[in-house]
Amino acid sequence: MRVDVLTLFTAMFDGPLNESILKRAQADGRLDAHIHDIRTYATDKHHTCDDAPFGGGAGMVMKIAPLAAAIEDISSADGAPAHVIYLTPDGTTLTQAIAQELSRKPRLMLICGHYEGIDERIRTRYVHQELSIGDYVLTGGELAAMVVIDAVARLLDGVISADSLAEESHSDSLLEYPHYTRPALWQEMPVPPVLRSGDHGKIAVWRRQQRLERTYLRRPELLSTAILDKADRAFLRSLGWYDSLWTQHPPRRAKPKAESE
Ligand code: 6GU
Repeated sequence: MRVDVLTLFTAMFDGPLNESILKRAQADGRLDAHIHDIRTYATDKHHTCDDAPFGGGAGMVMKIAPLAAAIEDISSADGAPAHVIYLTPDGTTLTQAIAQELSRKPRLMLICGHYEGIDERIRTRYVHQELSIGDYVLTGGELAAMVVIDAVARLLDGVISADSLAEESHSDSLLEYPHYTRPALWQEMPVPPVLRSGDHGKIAVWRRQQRLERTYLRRPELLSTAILDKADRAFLRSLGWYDSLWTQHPPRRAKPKAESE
């Protein structure tokens, strides 16, 4: 996958792209990341990229011309047209399902805004999708772009093992089971005995129940999209959960009142 990032702060990407899994994904040719400085597309002497907002108010807005020139230049450069994403706190919140969709695209372009954001007409003309990474405000889109790159790159074929992807949090709307490694006893805290029993059937049941319990206690809303079998439901009910018709199906309409009432 090719990823082009448009930013005023290229150096912010140096660390995340040059360590660990993202570094290896690039070395292996699975991720082809290009970080572009929007400022180099500004044509005036001072390479101005921001301007005062029409209508007044606080802060500055990123100018159209340098951004438009960068987008047109880079999105037409070799190969498939890019899926263009603008990182903004008013975008759709990134989810694992969105990361999965994006991982199937051949090419992404990530536009990072700063100041109060970019001119609305750039969004109208060029942007296919607007993404946020959560309900809090960052100083700019760069950290969000790195989050998108990381979440997507690890899903590309061969970047990490299929086994690791299979049972992880959010892949099937359930949180992960807890992990343990040696020593078996640490500060009077033993590893759950079932994990040392050698009984793989029992271990699988225990792990499934841990996932269900954690999800129920921490993120109960996720259970409405999880695929649950009879045993899962019985276990959850033993914890106090009930699978109400209200969350599983559209609410039923009340019976119409009898004529006489
Ligand atoms: Cl994408 N940008 C900014 N500036 N703040 C954010 C965000 C994006 N997502 C969450 N907060």
